[in-house]
Amino acid sequence: TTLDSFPENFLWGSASAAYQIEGGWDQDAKGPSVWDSFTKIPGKTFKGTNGDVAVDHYNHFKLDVALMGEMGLKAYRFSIAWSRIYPEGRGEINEQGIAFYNNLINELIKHNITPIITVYHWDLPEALQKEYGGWESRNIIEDFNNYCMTLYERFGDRVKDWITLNEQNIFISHGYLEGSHPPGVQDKKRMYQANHIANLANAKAIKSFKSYVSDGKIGPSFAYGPAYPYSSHPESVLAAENAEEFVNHWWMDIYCFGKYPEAAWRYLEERGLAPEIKEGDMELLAEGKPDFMGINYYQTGAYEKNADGVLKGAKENHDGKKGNFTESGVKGLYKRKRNTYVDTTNWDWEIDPMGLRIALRRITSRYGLPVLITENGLGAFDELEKGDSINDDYRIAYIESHLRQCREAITDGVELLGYCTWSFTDLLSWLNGYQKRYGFIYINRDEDSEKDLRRIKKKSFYWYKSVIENNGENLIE
Ligand code: GCO
Repeated sequence: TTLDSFPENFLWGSASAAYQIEGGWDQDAKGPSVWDSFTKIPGKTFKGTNGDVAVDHYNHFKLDVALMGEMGLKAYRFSIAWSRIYPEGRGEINEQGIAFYNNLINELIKHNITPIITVYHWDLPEALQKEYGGWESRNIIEDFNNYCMTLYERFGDRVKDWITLNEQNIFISHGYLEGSHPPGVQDKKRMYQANHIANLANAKAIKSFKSYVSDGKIGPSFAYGPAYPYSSHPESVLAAENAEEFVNHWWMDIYCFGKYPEAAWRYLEERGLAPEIKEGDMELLAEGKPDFMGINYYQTGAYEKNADGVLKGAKENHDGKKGNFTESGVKGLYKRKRNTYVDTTNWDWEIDPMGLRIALRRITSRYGLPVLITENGLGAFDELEKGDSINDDYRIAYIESHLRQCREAITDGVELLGYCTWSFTDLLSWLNGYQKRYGFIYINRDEDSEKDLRRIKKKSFYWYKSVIENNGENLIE
């Protein structure tokens, strides 16, 4: 079959995360999150940037939503800051936090924009980290579920599309193995254990969802980068299989099948790294299955056999210079190599539009679930030119090339629910400050000064607006 256009009700969207845009870090009784404290530790982020003010969306949300309305956006994915709802992670609900998100949701609906809520985009209430070690304690399963149920109850009447954990693979691996995210731990065993607990929390929250929002859909958002063999040498192909198993299946199978993939499990068990499974865990995991798979797609990875027994992963630099691949992960099975067939961004992320089609097809054939692209976009240096214009043709080219591959994937039979660009406005990059810009809307601020936080439409704003108007039919062949 051939298909020349996107489906009728395709969700043309854009996305953000609370910590990266909101600011107002202690406004209206919000409690501190682990990111509020982590970014204050010297040397953790580029020029010591933090989200205290960010792009002050908390105080500009009406303006930002009006811009979305002007663009004709069909969907907007945003995250809720847990510590606005429960400043201490649990206990008394902070009604001021609820009010903020109610206002945001109502404003979106007023502009005919479908709200998509991400329940957790990394900003764990600091109180829970201090009290019991956050994701390393089983206590979090109950607290997370309670927080989620509050959100379902308060917002589920109007919001039907939900994301549980954003990029569990990233916040767990960066938080417990690389140590570049809070809580800054570098310990494989602890990583696998924290990950198992996050899986249980995810499953339980999905299970609860059905009784609150019976007409809604829920799923995780996974940072999916398909693994390629570096060459067609069988050693290289095997290395890619191993990488696919550890980098992707390890995390996604458990969501969809309720079990860990066999080869990886054996490998970890042999080395004493497999997580501790308690009675009832596997039952819960089997019960909390998602309705769709959300993916954040940025890049693929090419893998080679690993003679020196050290796994290499990509690590980005803070300053936008080309980085080197550094060690991380499980030893001995594969190493990541630079794919010489694709270009890279200023932050050394490989640009591979066709990889998105491959990703969508792999998910469809392995999991048989509809897919929502919850993030895709280009982080770049933008230049504010005279007359307040930003000619980000490179961003247009990036998004357009990925959208063309989405259309191909739909033609291949992928059930694609929508496509959210990352991001709507420029925002704080967790580790890279404000110079790494992703938005359709330029925010006039940088690391050194908040300036006036003026919102300026980039060239890509008008381009995406016309794509939405034409339901993607005007994409150049
Ligand atoms: C960054 C990253 C983020 C992520 C997003 C993941 O530079 O900080 O690109 O913006 O893409 O938060 O969900």
